[in-house]
Amino acid sequence: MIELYATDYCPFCIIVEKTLEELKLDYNVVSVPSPHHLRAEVHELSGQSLVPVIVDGEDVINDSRRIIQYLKSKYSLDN
Ligand SMILES: N[C@@H](CCC(=O)N[C@@H](CS)C(=O)NCC(=O)O)C(=O)O
Repeated sequence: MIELYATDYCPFCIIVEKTLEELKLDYNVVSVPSPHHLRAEVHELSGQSLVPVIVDGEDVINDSRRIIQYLKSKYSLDN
């Protein structure tokens, strides 16, 4: 299952979540603290502390545009 690291009220996270829904993918949201200095787990996973970040098996991707590109190219039937 895909893990989505996100915070509340994060517009970039909402866009990624919308894409996961559109593609009908199973995912789990991991809520992380808003202050980015408290996001050790995110930093450990992705080498930076901004969200959204997704973990899909071995793949760890940050940045909403890169995430959406990844999801669409891997899971969209349109490709
Ligand atoms: N270019 C990034 C921007 C991500 C971003 O700015 N995320 C915000 C939350 S919406 C964040 O993590 N901010 C933490 C901070 O700046 O301390 C993307 O599109 O994913």
